Amino acid sequence: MLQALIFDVDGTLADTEKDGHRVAFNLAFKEAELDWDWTEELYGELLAVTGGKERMARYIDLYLEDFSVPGDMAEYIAGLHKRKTHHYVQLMQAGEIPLRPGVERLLNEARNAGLRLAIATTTTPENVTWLLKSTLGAESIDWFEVIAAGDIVEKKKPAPDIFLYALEKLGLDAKACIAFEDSRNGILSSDGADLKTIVTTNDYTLEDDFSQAILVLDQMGEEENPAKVLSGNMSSPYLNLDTIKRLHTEA
Ligand code: XBP
Ligand code: MG
Repeated sequence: MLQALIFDVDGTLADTEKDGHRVAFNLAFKEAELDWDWTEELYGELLAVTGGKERMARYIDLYLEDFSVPGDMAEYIAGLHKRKTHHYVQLMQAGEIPLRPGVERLLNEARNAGLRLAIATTTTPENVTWLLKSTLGAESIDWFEVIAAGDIVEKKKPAPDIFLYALEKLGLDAKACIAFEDSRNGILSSDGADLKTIVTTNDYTLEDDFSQAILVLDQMGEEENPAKVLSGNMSSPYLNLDTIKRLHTEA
């Protein structure tokens, strides 16, 4: 029987990458007097690497052969990332990024039905709590029994570790859960943990390979803003719990 839903955050609960994380990275670069400019297009490429610190390290490797710092590079990147998180949290506090269509409705439906909720994300824990606070209110943090995030595991997505960690904390077998993802790295991670996965795509992930997904939609959707089915079957105009339960049983 279906017992829990495990959600990715960035790109799934909210479209945070282009107008949130990317903007915060650029603010941190400017503040550090670096002339790095992560355009929307470049950021799309850099999303191949999950984790903000790892993404900056890859950028330096790929594009800044001669870049050096007086001390340790990993420490420098960690310092820059702290400032990035500061700017990101400020964007969240300003309420700049809404939840994606249908997310709040589905969370409420699941809670009313007594399903357990968890989060498995690569981003920094405080980014998650501020997104939840600014969109659903502070009490929503407690809706999630487990918030598995950031450096809590050594290997970030596409490794399955963060989903395995969430399952262990829930004390559930993967078979009792459904995961929600938006990206190739995300579904590699959830599928690697043996979780059946529903995907909602976004502009950065539309072309990704989601062949492992049990359903691929352009969004969860609402009655007045229906979801487009990209692969799989859904008879309702938007993703609801009946569909999720049916897919869970069939898959
Ligand atoms: C999200 C990430 C994160 C964010 C940035 O991936 O890869 O690195 O882009 O957040 P997913 P941090 O949605 O698959 O969890 O800078 O805090 O890492
Ligand atoms: Mg994601």
